[in-house]
Amino acid sequence: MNTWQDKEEFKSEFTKKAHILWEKDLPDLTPNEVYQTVAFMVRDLVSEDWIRTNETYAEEKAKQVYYFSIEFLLGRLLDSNLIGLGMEDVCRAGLKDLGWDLDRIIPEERDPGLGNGGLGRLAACFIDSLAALQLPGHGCSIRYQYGLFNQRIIDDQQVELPDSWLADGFPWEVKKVDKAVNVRFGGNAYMRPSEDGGLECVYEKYSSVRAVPYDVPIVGYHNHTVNTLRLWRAEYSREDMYRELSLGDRHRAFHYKNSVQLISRFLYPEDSTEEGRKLRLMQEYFMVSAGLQSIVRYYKKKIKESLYKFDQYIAIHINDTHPALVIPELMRILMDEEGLSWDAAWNVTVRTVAYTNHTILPEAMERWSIPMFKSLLPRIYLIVEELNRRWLAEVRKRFPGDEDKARDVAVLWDGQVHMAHLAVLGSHSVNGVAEIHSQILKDSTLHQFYTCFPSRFSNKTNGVSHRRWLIQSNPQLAGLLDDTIGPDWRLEAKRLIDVEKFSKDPAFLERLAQVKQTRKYILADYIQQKYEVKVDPASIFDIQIKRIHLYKRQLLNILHVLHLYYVLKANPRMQITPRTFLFGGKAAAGYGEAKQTIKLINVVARLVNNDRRIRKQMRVLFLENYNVSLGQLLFPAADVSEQISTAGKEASGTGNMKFMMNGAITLGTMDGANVEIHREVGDDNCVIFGLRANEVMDYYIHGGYSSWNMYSEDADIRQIMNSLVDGSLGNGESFGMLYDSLLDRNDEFFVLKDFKPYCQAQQEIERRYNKRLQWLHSSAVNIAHSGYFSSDRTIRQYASGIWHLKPVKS
Ligand code: 7GP
Repeated sequence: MNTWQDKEEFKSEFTKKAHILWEKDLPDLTPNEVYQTVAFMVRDLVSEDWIRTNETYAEEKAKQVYYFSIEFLLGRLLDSNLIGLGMEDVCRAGLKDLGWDLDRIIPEERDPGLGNGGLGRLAACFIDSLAALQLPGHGCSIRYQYGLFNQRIIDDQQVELPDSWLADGFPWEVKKVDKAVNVRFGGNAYMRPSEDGGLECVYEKYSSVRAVPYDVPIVGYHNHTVNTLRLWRAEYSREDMYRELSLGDRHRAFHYKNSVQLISRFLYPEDSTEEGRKLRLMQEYFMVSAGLQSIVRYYKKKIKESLYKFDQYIAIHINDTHPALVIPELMRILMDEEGLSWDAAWNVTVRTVAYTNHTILPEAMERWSIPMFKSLLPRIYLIVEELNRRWLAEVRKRFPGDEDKARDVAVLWDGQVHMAHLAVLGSHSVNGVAEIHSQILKDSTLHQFYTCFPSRFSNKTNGVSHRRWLIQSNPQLAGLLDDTIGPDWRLEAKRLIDVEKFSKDPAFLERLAQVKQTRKYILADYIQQKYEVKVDPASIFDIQIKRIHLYKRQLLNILHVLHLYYVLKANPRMQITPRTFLFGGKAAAGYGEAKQTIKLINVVARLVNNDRRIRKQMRVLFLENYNVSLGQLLFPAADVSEQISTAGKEASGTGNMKFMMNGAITLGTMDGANVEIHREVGDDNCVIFGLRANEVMDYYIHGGYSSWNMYSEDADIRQIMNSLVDGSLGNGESFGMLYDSLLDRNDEFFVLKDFKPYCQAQQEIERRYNKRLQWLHSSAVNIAHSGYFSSDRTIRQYASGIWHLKPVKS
């Protein structure tokens, strides 16, 4: 059985399953038990296809890609799996007969928060697309016991609470005890002459950690393909404990047990800043070593080809540098365990591995201190040292006397291991995630590497799964699209372009307006229930949702809100088109300016919302705990998509694409994928403002920008800046850290420089919104052109350009 024929079959299966699971009568089930029952039923449906998919890959010896990522921000799986299986309607009808509403059951699932932000969510869209396109590809990551923290706002400030997402169990995972492997840390490694006259490595006195895989099915879209996301959990065994005792004392054994348990306990709450902790390095090696060992074991058992041909059957992709240790780890396995020479192992490794960079922020570039790296991973360090030695010798031979070049491409330099350099050196492909970002990698961040290996570099502009972000999040819009252009776009997002023909059709635009209105009502209801705040669905919904970061400039947004408030206060008769400004996003726990930005948003929100006159014209709200599920409520309801990062800083952005797909108009800088959105829809259908990336770069290099001058020359800027520190925002609140970053530290992200252009762009938004038909036309054009930003397009480009994969029917 891999479908329910009709709702009757669903109901009888449900009744059986519920009895087995809960030993209760149906009316006594809690909503969460109903959720779990359905989830287990879905897993039963999937299991046959899951087994068959794997068998087919093995029988056909199909080339497979393994996508290694320290984060997978999956979001809820029940709804997406039901949609993938085409079982949503049957399930809904069956549950209804039994007295439950599927829409009330779905929120019972906790979001698996195994990611921080863009990088983790991209990984989830990618495995979704792999399965939808019937491409043999799997995810590899860690089964963190605690996901990214839950965010509460208390007294206007972010408070971080643990996210124990596994507390009620996770029905989607299957523990595979028989597939456990051991990962080794610490001890001593050295080379000694071997019997065949070469060198061999001795690795001794290490500690061994058991890595146990938990597999999660990744369900294709109406196609019977079920790929795998393999999540590793660290465990210690009794034998390991005895071994530790034999190597040292009780203390060593005790310490060992604790550190093992820590490995898969927490997801690091970092996005674009790097904490540099030993535990993080342990996590990275743990994931990489466990993942690779299981791939090599599979290769030997099922593919049974020579290891020299490894790259013909296996592609390994590293999502940023966190998994870059796959490079020395694959070398280790090929040499120490399989007996390949250095050169042979290196060739296989480079041909197998490909790397994507996700940020150029210097603080996010991973570097490890050599002493720490060496003591934790002695064997891996020897390999890194050797590959660095060989590489620098080659560079110095090719570019004699050019020590600057050597520094810019060295893996080991200044007492540190440079993970991005390791990643580029050990991969056959390096890509950025939007055109402008890939260009910056070639021109500056990795310029010296680019001169060494120009053909390695390419661009793969990000995309998002239109299944989750349109079909699942916005069924109202999906239905309208079916009625208008037929359902082909569901399988092939490019077909959304057919909407363009209707973008001037008043009847279609009227229905589009109704859909948006419905979605705004749904969001307004949620806000009413959760916050007891009334927002007006007739107002412009202007939304900025993403991690909180200075470069993303939530500060620019809220300073404009504050400015608008002052303008309305000073001009009591002034009328604006009513606005609802919504914010959401988490700040890294140790990031002071980001946390103060959240507080500022909440303080300004209170000021505005408590003013009886002003609040008729504008409302401001910070929504707690932004995550995938909340995103699914917000993207469909937006009129305006805030994409206002400092040009050159946002590698791509993917929220911009989700908004566009749901018909919002981008208000943005020429940064990341905004550049391509702008190219797709043109000036008439998005609003672009602010410094361009080259202007930003010029200021950094040649100077010439003074935020003090902005302050002293512009009364509006002075007013908002002063209010940050003079206590006028209520309760005498002061925002010294933000004030300092804007004035004393000369406004690294050009917030004040772009302030006036942003205010004008906001006025332009209002002007356009008031030309109703034209606005709706723009909305339609955005939807029509969003097909390009489906991750299916992106994954096809990876599959043909980097991985050389072909679809396999299962
Ligand atoms: C993000 C980038 O900031 C964002 O612009 C991009 O769209 C996304 O990756 C997907 O490519 N980066 C991260 O989330 C991140 O953690 C640090 O970067 C390595």
